[in-house]
Amino acid sequence: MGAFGVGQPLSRFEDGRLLRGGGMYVADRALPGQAYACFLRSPHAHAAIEAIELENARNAAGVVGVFVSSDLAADGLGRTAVTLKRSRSDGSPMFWRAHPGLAETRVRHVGDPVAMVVAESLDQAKDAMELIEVSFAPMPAVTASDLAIAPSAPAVWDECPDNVSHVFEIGNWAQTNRAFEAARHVVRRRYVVTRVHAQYMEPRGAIGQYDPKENRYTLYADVQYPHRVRDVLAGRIFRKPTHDFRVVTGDVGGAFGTKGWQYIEHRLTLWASRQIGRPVKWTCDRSECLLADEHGRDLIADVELALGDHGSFVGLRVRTISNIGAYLSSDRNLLATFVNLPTMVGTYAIPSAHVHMTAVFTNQSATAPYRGAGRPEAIYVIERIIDDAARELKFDRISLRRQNLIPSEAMPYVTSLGMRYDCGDFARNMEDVLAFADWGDFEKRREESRAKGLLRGIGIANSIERAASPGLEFAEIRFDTSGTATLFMGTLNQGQGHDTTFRQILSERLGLKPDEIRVVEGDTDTVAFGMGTMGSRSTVIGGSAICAVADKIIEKGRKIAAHLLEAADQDIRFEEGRFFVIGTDRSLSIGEVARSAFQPAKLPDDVESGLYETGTFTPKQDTFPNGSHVCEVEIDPETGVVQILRYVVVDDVGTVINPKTLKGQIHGGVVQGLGQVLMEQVVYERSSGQLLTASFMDYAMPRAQDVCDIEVHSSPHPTSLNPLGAKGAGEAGTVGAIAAAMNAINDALSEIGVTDFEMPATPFRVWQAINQRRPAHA
Ligand code: MCN
Repeated sequence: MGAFGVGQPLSRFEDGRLLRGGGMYVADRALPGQAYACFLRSPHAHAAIEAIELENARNAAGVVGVFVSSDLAADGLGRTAVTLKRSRSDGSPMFWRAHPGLAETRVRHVGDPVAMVVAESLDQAKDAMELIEVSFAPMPAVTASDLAIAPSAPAVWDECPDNVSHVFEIGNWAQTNRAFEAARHVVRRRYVVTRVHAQYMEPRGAIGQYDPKENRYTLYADVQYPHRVRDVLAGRIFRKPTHDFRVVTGDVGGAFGTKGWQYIEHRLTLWASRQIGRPVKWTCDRSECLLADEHGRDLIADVELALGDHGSFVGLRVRTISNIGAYLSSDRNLLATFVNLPTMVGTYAIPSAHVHMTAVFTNQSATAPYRGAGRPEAIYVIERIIDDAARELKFDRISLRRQNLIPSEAMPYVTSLGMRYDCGDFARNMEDVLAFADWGDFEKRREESRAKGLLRGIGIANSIERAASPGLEFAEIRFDTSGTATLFMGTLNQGQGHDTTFRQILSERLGLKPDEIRVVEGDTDTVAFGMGTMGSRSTVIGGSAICAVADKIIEKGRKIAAHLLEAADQDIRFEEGRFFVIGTDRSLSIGEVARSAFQPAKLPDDVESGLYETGTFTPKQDTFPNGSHVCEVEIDPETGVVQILRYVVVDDVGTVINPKTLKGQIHGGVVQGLGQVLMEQVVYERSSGQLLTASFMDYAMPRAQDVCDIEVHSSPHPTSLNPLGAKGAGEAGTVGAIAAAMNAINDALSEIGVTDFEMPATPFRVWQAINQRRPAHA
């Protein structure tokens, strides 16, 4: 490992620029002649649109365009599509409807866009929007998953009267049922995982620019996968050649899974730009975010764990209801509902398991992947039912886990839900985290809290997730005539530190110093290909593509160096940035070789001038980052305030590229989990379907004082599935956090007989739970 190579805890190169305000976000961009767009959004959860009066808005000062769904239809603007094949319980095909861009005859959730106004200034656009008159005929709405499947529930779509889009199942139903029949104990619980919003620092935005001279469309937007956004716009929405579209991201101020490719504002700013002949800019404010964006999680899980005589796990049966909101616009809207169900057996050897998922429509915003995308939910299910089983059957919760963990000797291990865990030492993680967290002395600390009239609890969660799933990624290296290099990546940084991580990987491979490397992401005209950043894949897959392209550079460089050093190719060894003639001290740096590559006279006949290569990587299977989390809390029964006293993580993300940025990722992930547990929640009023949490006054976000210092210890077991030995890490913190924290809170509350407390643990809800039991307690 060189000074800048893999494993070095370097501070992020990009931070100075970003902290000094040097970032370029969508809102910072101003194109010559740009007009401003805003959207009239539905005030109703469900209503028929009877009439829309646009004349006053069209005549308002500064207005250059007012558009509704019929304008889009008249122009043949397309929509996104679901390509997954799923069916309903009766075998009929799944039901899905993509968002039409602007609502047609009905609005289906509060915030559903109805009209687009474009004006010289944003204020003029907003003023004109006020002049649009829409006659809505309100209809009954349904805004909760459990209500959606009730027989009397209003239908979100007339064509889908039971609100069930489809069902999906994994595992062996018959075998699992047999295991349950033979089991000694069965523990049953219902768990609810709330709906949340990513609340990235940069609210979404888009600038669409149509250039009639070149007949080209350029979208500036904060998206996670610029190439795929481009492909969807070209292929599905505008139905034009892909090369007529360009997507540029600039810096992206957080995305967390929900900045996807099917948002309607992307296509509408581009389309409107073509209509009015000027660039069109839309940026959304914090309240509009909650209305316009896809939300995360929102799941009900009915869980059954079957145990044998001495606490061995013999079967797991789970039925989930996943709330997908009002529209199902693309496959990515479903990812969180099914992709991670197979990790519901967690780190445990459970010989038979079956999971059944029902995807239901409601009059709410659509849902999408949100940091973890089903993995935190999966670990929540298994880790909570283990605690509940231990409590109900009077087992020690650590011993119960210990006896059922998959042993490291069993690796590679194929679970009953079909996952192949390639490596890891789950028992080591757990023993280490217990030691770091002083689990053994917890009862003493609990006594101290009791003496102060406080409830203290501790919770553990062993986590595992699928990360960096098979899929292509791309890297390109271009040396210039001075010997410095530009690295073009198909991934897209949203705050993960790619500029630093990728320079470290390239530095490790080619011996270049960080200032000799420039990293470019996020422009489809500049980067040839990319799948983008999600599913904690950039380091594993993008980083491995860097290894592939670096190998090609070394191979070509070897030929050039051999020629210059008058040696045979096979006598050249590349080490730490230099090509050596083996057995001598004669050598050339890679920079010298790169400079020579542009001087044809210095090259052998069979070597083409220049030093540019591309590389790709596709893993054969997912990596399985895993770890153990312990959370310790104290609750004041008088106020219901939960204080996080301690949080310890032992994490195995394989080879650690940068221990410092990794810690940052784990910290951020854990806090995102704690935020959901303690306070965050998207709340719709159940009867009216109104969104009650559309600002930071109502949607509580965790602040530094709400969490504690988070201890992160690495326990790397490098995987052989990629040349780096790395596993994904960007979501790992969140995956274990909601389970560990909720187990801790329930452990604290169990002192007064509450063991079924569900998130969020706001002071009021905790206080209520305590007070419902208080007479008995007293
Ligand atoms: N890393 C490491 N060693 C490893 C793996 C990762 O040192 N073995 C460090 C590297 O610094 C790397 C970072 O962790 O840059 C994240 O790596 P990776 O697991 O490859 O994740 P991605 O870069 O693909 O990021 C995606 C992931 C996801 S899916 C979500 S959601 C998420 C997350 O990253 N969204 C984020 N972290 C986020 N962090 C910020 N600030 N903003 C977001 O929107």
